[in-house]
Amino acid sequence: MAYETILHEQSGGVLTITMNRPDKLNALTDVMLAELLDAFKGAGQDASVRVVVLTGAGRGFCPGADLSAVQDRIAGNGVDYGKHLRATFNPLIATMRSLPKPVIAAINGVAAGAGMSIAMACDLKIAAESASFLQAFVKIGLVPDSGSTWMLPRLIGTARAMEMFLTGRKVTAQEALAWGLVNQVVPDNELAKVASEIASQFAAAPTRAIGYTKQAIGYASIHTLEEAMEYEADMQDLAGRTADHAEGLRAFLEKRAPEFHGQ
Ligand code: T3D
Repeated sequence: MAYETILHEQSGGVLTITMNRPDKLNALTDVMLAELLDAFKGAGQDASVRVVVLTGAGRGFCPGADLSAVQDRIAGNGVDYGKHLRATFNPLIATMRSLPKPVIAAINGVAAGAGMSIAMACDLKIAAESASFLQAFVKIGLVPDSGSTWMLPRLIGTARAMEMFLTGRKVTAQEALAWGLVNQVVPDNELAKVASEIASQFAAAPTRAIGYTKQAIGYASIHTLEEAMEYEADMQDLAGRTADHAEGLRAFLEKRAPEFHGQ
């Protein structure tokens, strides 16, 4: 698929996906949603991709749905939010969350509405100092969507999530760090470098074990302790059969750094 609204660049095991409508802060059109879904699905299937970095072009990360396109769509078809979310945003978030490799958000600017959901769906969130976060839905009379109601309370607790949901207040990068919404805040001009350094580490990591870890954490979040331990045992069986595990054990015993190949 040739992409119009995202950039898709692979260097070694690192795939960088850039949302690329900078004049609209990278607001999500149907084309961009389809392209992001295609790119993430492709990353999941391509063994040469060991880590994905997601960022935005220009001064925004992503301000959610393109509201001009939404207006045009509902003027033509009537309100179809439920159907539209199920066909576009929901599969994207689900695909990102279940991707069997790490996804790093390099949050270069404002992340609002479903754009904040996309940031939250990433496994590691590195924010530039000038980044900000808002649950913009209430400002336009909508409810939080694209997984926000599930992800945000789990990340920052119900009280803070409720404040963001009900007020639509813009939260700074430093607040987001203090609340556990992001992992790290870096100077704006260091974001790309820091994200690239972390991505390089993941590109040399035991990818399959990381995929199983993500799967186990997703499972544990909605099951009992006993069920989670059962599932961990299954995942450990799978990880234990990987070449990377054998290499990790050998490297430890030989007192050298392991060389993982993601297999
Ligand atoms: O089924 C469905 O599709 C429903 C799905 C819903 C999911 C959602 O995400 S709903 C929530 C949608 N997002 C919003 O409500 C946020 C709207 N944007 C803003 O509140 C502000 O733009 C920001 C707080 C994000 C940033 O403010 P600021 O002052 O830094 O920038 P700006 O001047 O407002 O925006 C710059 C440009 O981007 C501007 O365009 P212009 O006037 O220069 O041509 C602005 O219109 C455009 N832009 C920003 N956000 C959107 C957008 N254009 C379309 N859609 C946007 N969401």
